[in-house]
Amino acid sequence: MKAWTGQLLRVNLSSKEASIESYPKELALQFVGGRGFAMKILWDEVPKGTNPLSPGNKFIAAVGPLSGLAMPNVGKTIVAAKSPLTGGYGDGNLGTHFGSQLRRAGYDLVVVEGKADAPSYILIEDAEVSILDADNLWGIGAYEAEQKLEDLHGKNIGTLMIGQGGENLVKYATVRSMMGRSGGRPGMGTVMGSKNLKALVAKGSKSPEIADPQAFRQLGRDGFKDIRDKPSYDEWMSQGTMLIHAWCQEFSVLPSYNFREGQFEHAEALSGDTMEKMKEKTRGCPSCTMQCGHCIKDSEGKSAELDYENVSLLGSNIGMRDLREVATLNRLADEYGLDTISLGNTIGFAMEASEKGILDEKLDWGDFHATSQLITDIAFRKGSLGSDLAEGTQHLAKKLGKSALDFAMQIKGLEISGYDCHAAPGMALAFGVCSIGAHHKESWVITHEVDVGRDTYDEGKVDKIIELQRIRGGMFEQLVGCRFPWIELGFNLEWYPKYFNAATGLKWTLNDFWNLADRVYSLIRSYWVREFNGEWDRTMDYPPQRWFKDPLSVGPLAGAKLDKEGYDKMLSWYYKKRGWDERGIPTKTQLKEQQLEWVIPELARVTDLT
Ligand code: PTT
Ligand code: SF4
Repeated sequence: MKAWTGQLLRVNLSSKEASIESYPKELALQFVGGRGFAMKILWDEVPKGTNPLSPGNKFIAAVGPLSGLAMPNVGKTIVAAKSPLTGGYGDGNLGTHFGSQLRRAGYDLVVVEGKADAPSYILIEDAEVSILDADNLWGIGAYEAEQKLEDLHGKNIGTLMIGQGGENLVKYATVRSMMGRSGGRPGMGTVMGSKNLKALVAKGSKSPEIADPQAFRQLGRDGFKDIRDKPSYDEWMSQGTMLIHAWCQEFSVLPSYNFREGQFEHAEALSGDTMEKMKEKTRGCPSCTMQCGHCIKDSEGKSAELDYENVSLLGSNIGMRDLREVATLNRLADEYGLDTISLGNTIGFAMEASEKGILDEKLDWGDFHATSQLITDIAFRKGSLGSDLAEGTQHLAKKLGKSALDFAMQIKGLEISGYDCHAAPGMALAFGVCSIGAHHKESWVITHEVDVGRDTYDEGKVDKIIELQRIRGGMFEQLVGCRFPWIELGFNLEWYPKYFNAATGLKWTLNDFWNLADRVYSLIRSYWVREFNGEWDRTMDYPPQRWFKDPLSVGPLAGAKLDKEGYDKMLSWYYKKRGWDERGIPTKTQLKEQQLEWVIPELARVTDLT
């Protein structure tokens, strides 16, 4: 096998043992890498019903056959585990040198199991694997920890680490790297914390062997040039993901006041144009010429990175109106290793609950000082409010009871990212059926929907959602590359089979990637059903009641809300097209067609299969 190393590294923190395993060729051919590898291992190795915070859960970092090669935007790594926030499959795709160093050390993935008896970190240097004392790293933030690791092990290392949020088991703690990248929204950092694992460090000395190095080199050069020559390249470099902020305000999808509204009266102060004027530098992932992390000085004069999601959730969604203050909240989240999307949602929910008088504590929209203190309380689980908010929106809503779940902006336990869907049924469905809970990463159908008409509930939108899932939730998560060259600049998708074939010697087409994506979608869905012990029905794929019940009250779309019947109709089309039944559970026929027949016995133990 070319391009894949064919090896997996397993580290057991309880027994303090590490082993190198060759994995079967079929794993590579049937799952390719990243998300596919992670899901297969979780299905096989983490028994049904495992507590995500117990030693039985596994933390997986996985790359793909292109990771670390000389081509655009493949400096990413998938981090995955059973999610402590949702109870289902969880993962994230973050920029880091860890993946390329792991490959250079000779592995396509590392599986961490058990629990260390004291704070530890894992050092991987080719075949040498050590579990080291992390006493002087525990209790400090992600930036400082990374600096200390670089001081100890040199600059040319790849690291994955957690901040204090992960140590204190905040349910939406992320994995951090490169002083700015953050991934694994559904608590992948929490799983590391539950294992007493502060960091993983990799350093390798060999390059992965590929089938046609000469052709690959040329393709690599051509790809970088193609990206830099794109007409929209300069515009992208000016604001990155913040370009979408003004669009979201214009089209009433900018989450404001806990997704009560889609427009914000102070949007201009938080816009991409405002950010551009304040910008001091850009940062980004390895092997990328599109550096999308834009940094400004925050309200304390420290450098902080901004992306659209951070600015929408920690900005308009909680009533903040000063970009430097938003940057401070963002920097705190980065330091503590908390997901900004879940954090901004949870705080927004608490502010609304306080306003409605169903939360005892007083929390005002836009109160910067109270919010920054609250973020610290969450990271350290200080006080009952800090501790409750550390559990996430769904938990707090259930605790408050009454109709609180109606305005808890989450699906399957994962908080919704920055697109209000009062008038966007397709995007609402995309959130509803995303495989890790409400994330925009798989099917960002909102711009298409605005183009084709927002008030329709039609089959075409469902087709588009599946098309985008195959690309974004499928190919890019299996190959473990960044999707931005394609989605933001129009880098042609046909490049990817070319890279893949030159590296592996195979002859895949895009269609092969779509089939693979569909297989992984069915497997992930089967995993959720298994973990929920068959107590699964279509309501798991419903968005919060707010979008059906409370119409927007400001802007040109005032009065807009979703139609429940229309949503259900689209959900049924989605299931049918995926080969799943009316509950959203894969049918036996579909599982067999997708070479997932081995899933059937275990799934049949928890539910009737059709
Ligand atoms: C992603 C999610 C996003 S999605 C953002 S901003 W975005 C938030 N960023 C956070 C942050 O920063 N700090 C923090 N403490 N929490 C944060 N939470 C939020 O996390 C990210 C980029 C972005 S920026 C996006 S859209 C794209 N996502 C990709 C993806 O999912 N897959 C893929 N193949 N390519 C992608 N390219 C882009 O990567 P999660 P990153 Mg992240 C400061 O991983 O778990 O999906 O969370 O990984 O390296 O930071 O890249 O407007
Ligand atoms: Fe990383 Fe942004 Fe480059 Fe993608 S575009 S590889 S997220 S820096």
